[in-house]
Amino acid sequence: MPSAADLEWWKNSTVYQILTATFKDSNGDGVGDIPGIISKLDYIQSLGMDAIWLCPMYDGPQVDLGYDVSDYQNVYPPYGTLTDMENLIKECHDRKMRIMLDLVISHTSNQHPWFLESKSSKDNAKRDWYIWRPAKHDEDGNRIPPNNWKSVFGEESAWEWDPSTEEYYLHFFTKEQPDLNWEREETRKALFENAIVFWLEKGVDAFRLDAANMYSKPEGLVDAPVTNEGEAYQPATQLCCNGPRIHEYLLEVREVFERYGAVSAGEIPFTCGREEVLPYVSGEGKQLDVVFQFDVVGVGMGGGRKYDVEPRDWTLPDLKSAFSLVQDTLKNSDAWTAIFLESHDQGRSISRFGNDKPEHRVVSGKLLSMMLATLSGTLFVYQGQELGMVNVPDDFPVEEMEDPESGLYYKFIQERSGEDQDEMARAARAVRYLSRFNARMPMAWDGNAEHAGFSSVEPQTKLHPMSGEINVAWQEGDSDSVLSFWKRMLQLRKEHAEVLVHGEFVPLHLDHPSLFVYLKQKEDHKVLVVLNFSEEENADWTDTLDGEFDLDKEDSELLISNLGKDGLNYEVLRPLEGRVYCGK
Ligand code: ISL
Repeated sequence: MPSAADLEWWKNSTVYQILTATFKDSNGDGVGDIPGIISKLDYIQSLGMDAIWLCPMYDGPQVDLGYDVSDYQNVYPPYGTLTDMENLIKECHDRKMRIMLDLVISHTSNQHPWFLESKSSKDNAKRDWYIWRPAKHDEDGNRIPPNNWKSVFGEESAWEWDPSTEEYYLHFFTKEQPDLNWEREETRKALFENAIVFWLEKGVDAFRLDAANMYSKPEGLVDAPVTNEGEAYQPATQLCCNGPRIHEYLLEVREVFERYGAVSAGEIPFTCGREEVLPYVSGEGKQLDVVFQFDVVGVGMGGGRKYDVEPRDWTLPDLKSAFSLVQDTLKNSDAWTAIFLESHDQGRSISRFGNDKPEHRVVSGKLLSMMLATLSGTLFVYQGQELGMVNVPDDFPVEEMEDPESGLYYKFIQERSGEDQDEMARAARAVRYLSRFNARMPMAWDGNAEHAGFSSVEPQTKLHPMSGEINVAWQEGDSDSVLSFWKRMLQLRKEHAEVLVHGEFVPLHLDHPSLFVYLKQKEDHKVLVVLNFSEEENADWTDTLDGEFDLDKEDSELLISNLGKDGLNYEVLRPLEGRVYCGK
């Protein structure tokens, strides 16, 4: 009989997210690959990781870094072969690690044979596998798309005209990523067999469901409300996420997963608050084991447009409320959530939420690791996060930041402003701050090796300019490094899993402008976490306790400080200091 902990392995696990393209190149072609991942599994395990999540490694044109799949059952050749994947699954299991793949089934690539067939004629048997609609016409008789939806990336319509069959198809993301028509049962069945069963048969333990809340489109494909006055196309995310049949579809997906005891972690952007989140992940009819909520990573992003911001335009109370909201998902429910600050879709967390000044970078990376490792849910760590990697520097050429999302935004500002210097500079700041490219640069394995040990040749994606300073080899040999600290925090998380992974989160003084203070509690076990986000000392932090934590001043109660115990003054928190105390 497997133990309860084994059955719910994903709860206590920390999952390491890997982007194959930029993780480790084993065959000297400048692109990361599956054998490269295998060669680093021991490293990943040495950090304290229990599982890996692999971003899409399927074959596809890579218009959106693999989130455009043209063959679910084959590997993108530069990454390797099916045999390499079988080896990877085996090598993970040999180490008692689990493996999670990315499941991209809201859309396919426009090069997928299904779409090519669908596009070939109006009466093709697969025409309805995608979402096709006739044109509309404006007052002057000009052809216009079927509705006003804007694509998630860029400013253009979410509809693309196909001149050969004279209809539009829907693509929520780039025009190379047509949305599948989930209304058709035959399509769903084919998807499940092709994309899910095939891999579960190979022994994959879990899937991360890409855009898991977007499969069901609103009835009648009605216009989105006008939020950007005067613009032709309007954001349709609110309409297209959490659509009318989404839970029904996800239940069907779950049925397939259950046949194999596989775990599902679903990405649910634009889904806010308990009422919207809980139906996915709790109760009898729950469909997902874990949800990725976006409240936290959304802090500091523009409301209308993600990049319409100045860097760091957020306050600590904003970040704390977002975390509270996510932690509240677990309160009085059987729901489960993901804890994460980074992914392939986010800028680096130290630059966004910590402090990336040279004198604060390391300590701030440790502070964020303390925060993440003490919150409830499944913890996800993205490649390079364990090194305290930061965003590109201020002089990094924006034109070189390959990301369809930030690239289209920059182009839009360029055109709208007529290349106005101030506007372009503002957009460049925002792109360097939030672009997904920040997370997509090669892993720095060794500062002394050529190409930072990522590859024996010039990498296809430029190395981060700080790879010489921030890399695995240096940090592994340094007990004060961010990497060594992550190891300690993950160890601590394991030792105190009941309270750190499963405990109730009780925030104290949510409105405090520079301290994040909270309790984690489970039965009579209590832990206090105090995080000073400021560059200043704080001498009155104990006032925030409100008698909620019985702290005697003995050193023995202190589990860890990111500045070490030397020079620790109980009363005074040092700049960017974090501490974890264990209660009685
Ligand atoms: O990244 C976002 C905003 O910057 C999200 O809105 C993101 O677009 C959304 O979470 C869906 O993301 C997923 O599907 C996309 C792909 O580009 C992302 O990399 C993936 O994580 C389309 O497949």
